[in-house]
Amino acid sequence: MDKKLIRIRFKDAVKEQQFEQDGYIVLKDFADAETVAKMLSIFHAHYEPPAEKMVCWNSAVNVDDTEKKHISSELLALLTPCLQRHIIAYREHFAYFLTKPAEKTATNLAIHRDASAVDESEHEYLIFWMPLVDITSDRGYLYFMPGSNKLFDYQLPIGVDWPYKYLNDDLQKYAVNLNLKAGDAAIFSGKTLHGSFANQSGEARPVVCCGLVNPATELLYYYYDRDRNNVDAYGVMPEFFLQGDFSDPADKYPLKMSFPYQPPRLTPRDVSDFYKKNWSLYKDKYGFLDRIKKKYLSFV
Ligand SMILES: O=C(O)CCC(=O)C(=O)O
Repeated sequence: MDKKLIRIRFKDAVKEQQFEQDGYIVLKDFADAETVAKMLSIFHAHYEPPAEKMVCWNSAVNVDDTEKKHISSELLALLTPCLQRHIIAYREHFAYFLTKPAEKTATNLAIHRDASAVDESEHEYLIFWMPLVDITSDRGYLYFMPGSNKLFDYQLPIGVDWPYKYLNDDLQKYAVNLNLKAGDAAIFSGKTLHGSFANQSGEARPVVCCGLVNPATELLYYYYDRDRNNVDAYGVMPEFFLQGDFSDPADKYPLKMSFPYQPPRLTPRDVSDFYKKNWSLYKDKYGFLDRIKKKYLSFV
């Protein structure tokens, strides 16, 4: 039996069970057309197409401090009633636009997990992701690897290369694309492997994101000390992640954890054994509808 982590809980028992199993859920029609239109107009008021190649333009990084806080509070005011409909109790992190710029700078975002932001032995950090335009194949589907949060659970500091790049081609075979319309949302564990295809539509592909934690969860900044090959995790306030200073935080925040950075070696065999063992849980996601996928999952 998996340990129950402290995280937000969904009001709908079916969604709860799906999240427990897959490490992500989809909430169709999360926001109505009027809310999406308001968010789009905030987006257009702040977005400047980047001059240089950029995988994702992020309002929490690519606009100045006052503007990013303003964007966050405007988005949260619109998101709050929708989030309250689905989630029992939560503390939102901050909200931001994540945008795949238009074609000339388009690129895919390879499969990865997000950096740790809580003590993952006890807590789970969830991410809210909602497109403001329909996601079609030319706009770059977001995809997930169901259940991968249970396999790739090594705590990942900010600013290190994804340590499992050598597995990318293998992992990609397990990806399930999400077919989302504007206003549909996905909520996923930061540990669930995900990525997205290039936006080749010639237009920006804006998405609204925010972090969601249980009110009892403390946020941590996982700092990677390259010289010591060590991770030091510091207790921080949510605002920390909007302030843009990710230099050595020693002496500024309380140290909560310290450990050598040694992600365990995983092989394609470990991944295929995981699905083999849990096939009864995941078979509906693969195989039946997609014969190609069945070919890849050699144990089926
Ligand atoms: O917005 C996207 O296409 C992907 C976002 C993502 O993978 C991330 O924020 O880690």
